[in-house]
Amino acid sequence: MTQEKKTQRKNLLEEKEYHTPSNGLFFQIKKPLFGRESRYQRIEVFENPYFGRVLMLDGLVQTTERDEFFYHEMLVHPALMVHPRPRSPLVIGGGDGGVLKEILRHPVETVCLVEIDPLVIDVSKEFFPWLSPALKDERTELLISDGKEFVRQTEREFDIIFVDSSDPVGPSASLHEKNFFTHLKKCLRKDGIIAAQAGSPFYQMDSIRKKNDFLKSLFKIVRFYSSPVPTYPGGNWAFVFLSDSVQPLDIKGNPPEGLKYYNPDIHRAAFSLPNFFKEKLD
Ligand code: AG3
Repeated sequence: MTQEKKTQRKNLLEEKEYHTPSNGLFFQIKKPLFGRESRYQRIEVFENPYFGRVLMLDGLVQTTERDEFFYHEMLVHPALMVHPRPRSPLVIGGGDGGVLKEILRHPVETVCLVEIDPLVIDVSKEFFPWLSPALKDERTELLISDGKEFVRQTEREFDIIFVDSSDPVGPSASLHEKNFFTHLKKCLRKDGIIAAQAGSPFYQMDSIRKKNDFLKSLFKIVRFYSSPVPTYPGGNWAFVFLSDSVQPLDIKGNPPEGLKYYNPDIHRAAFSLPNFFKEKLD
């Protein structure tokens, strides 16, 4: 970088996410929009010239205006497209509404969303109007509660459960543990599916490997898949599909219209994993 460029950069406001202590991703801040410590985490929203609005929790990028569709479409549509008759899904986390927005493209009857931090919901309603209308949809049931406690205590059953957690640190840590998945299974119908975000294959392979081990002791079908997400660590993200009876590639019907990333070819391709990933799972 030239000296001139360095000086230019210095005067600009920036936000960074560290992916390791020595590298990461930076965003120029065109306009800071929100910054507050909630009971659970630090919530920040700012405007970046390229990515538009960016939401960060505890310094970790959650969603951006420009690339939210990769993650939200790929967490939601693979499971919904193979379930024989999805009627009442549950979302754990996902207070920004992005996952809900994708679910509501399908003819489901009700969706229950359990978010621990009400401030995430308020912030999304104010700053992410392309995600948040789903939070007010008449089919949406919003519960403010700790997802882990909810699944431990509820007697209800759901046909698909989506886990839209953050990284395994802070308020999301327990949503990556065996105990949580054991309770999740308890409130999943027999022909049900769980789709959960599973981290960065490049940076978090150890945690993916451990998760694979305990998940295999709980579910007959444990299949990881992946998708690009430009602003997440490594640029490629892992998800896991869990079921006792539904096969992940048995696509039923046609996807909803208007999607930007998901289609049936992408669905099939996403379940093909690169060698470094596959080897760690065997
Ligand atoms: N939840 C997954 C965020 C994980 C990002 N991790 C990171 N940047 N280190 C996203 C919530 C969007 N609904």
